[in-house]
Amino acid sequence: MAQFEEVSKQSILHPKPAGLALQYGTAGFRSNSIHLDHIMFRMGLLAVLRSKKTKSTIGIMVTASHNPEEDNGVKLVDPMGEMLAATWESYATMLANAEQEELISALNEIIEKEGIDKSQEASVFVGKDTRSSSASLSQAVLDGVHALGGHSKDYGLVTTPQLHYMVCCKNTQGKYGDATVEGYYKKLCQAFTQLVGNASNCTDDQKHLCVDGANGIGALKLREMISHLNKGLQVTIFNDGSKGKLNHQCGADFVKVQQKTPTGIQVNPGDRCCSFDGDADRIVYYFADSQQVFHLLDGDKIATLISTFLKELLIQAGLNLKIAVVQTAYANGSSTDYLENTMNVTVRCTKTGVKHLHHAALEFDVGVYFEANGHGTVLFSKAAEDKIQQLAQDSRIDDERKRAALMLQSTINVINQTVGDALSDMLLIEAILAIKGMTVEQWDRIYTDLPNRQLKVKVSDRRVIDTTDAERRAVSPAGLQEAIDNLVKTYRKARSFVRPSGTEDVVRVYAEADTQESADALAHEVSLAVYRLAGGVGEEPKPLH
Ligand code: 16G
Ligand code: MG
Repeated sequence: MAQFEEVSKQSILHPKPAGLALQYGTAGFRSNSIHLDHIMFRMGLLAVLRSKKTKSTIGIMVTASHNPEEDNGVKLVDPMGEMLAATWESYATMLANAEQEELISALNEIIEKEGIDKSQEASVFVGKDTRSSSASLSQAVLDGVHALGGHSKDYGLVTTPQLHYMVCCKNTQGKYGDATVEGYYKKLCQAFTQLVGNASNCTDDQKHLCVDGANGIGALKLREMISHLNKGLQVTIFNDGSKGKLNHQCGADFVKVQQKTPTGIQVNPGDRCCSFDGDADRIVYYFADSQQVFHLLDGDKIATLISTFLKELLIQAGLNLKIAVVQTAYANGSSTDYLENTMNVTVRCTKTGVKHLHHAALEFDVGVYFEANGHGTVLFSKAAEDKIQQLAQDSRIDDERKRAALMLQSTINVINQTVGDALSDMLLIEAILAIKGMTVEQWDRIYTDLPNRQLKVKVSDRRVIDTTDAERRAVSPAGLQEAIDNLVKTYRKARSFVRPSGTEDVVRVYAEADTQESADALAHEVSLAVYRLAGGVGEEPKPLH
């Protein structure tokens, strides 16, 4: 086949280093950028096949999110803007690891297994983050797409959620919005402006927000978006990439894991601040109180704020829709307790990774999902959207119901339902705070987080750890769960679990307890149990204090 000749010819320009094996993990491929050229080319090929199979446009994003600047990565976006289907993740791994001379047969295998019609047209949207390696790597993706005869549209520098959005817009024939960056800003900002129209007497001070852009794409795109905001929000951007290094001591992951203010940002007591990660699909908020004590408002606090707001609106609108919050094992115990017992909201726990949360959230009329790390969004079922739409147009209802219905409608439009989106989440959070006249301190006081600690343990093969019950219990190696249970019993309000990371070669340990000292001690003791029972390598974990 002529196309395969082109693939063979081009693939020589993107050679695979013999023996190198990488895996399509939780968030696609991630590695040092020097290993990725052949992977990019091949993901271009795979996206063409996926596009032919689904008869839809497929997205490819070149980014390594919060990883250091030297790394890069790639992930595919499915037709409705969601993560690539799991069966295709294994094709991705197979294709990536085929030796040079096996490439064509690997392609043929996928074509046969999936019954792909080779004559079907293919279309692929490509985006990239600001890493210096992203330019040549996204070119390798485009080379792959073209080698297999696919059409491409290169969006250049965009956030990951913007690319997801474009794919969804395209495949819904514009129903979800215009598949342009300009269209994205217009839709979100218009909805935001409508929402904050419901806030009374907002002072300029209350409108002010400090944003840490992680020296990445989020900072650039936020700057573009601000010009559409009509002064509804006043933003000062720090870590905008003009001097600092991407994700270096800044960004959402740094702030969440280190539980401290990023470098490069000036935080005065009471200032409302947030951090994006390197591809702007995560956001966390924080502030320093009058004693200069740092307070973090993570994905759990965001989920609480948003779900409370939505539940109140549903009640005011008189709509009987089922709302739920989806979390992972990392959700702070206080947040789960507050949601279940004070808010009376259904809470679900899934495995770590956006696709698992997204999937669970689809089961409800209104599914709010957030990982504690700040990745999350809200999904509205088609039925829920229709009911809200109808009510908003109903001329017979009273003013309160009408106002609630219109606010729900604007919320649907401000939210990026394809995936967690720092820009979109930020607008929704800012609107909610403005409407409720709530300060960041008041938001923080809704419930008090249990002190917690996350640690990593190096082991020779992290696959020896197998978990169940949404990663909350370890089933192997033998004795590990029992050891954890016994340790947890010795602390108050304690909980701990371990899981193999999907993005790094480590085992992650989480512990929470009534005091920071206890959480730290428990995390250390559990780390030791992992080290001893799961084949720890290097030095034994040391106590934190
Ligand atoms: C990836 C996931 C994120 C998850 C994290 C866990 C996506 C798009 N991102 O960043 O949801 O929380 O991995 O990393 O799925 P870990 O397995 O190394 O703890
Ligand atoms: Mg990210």
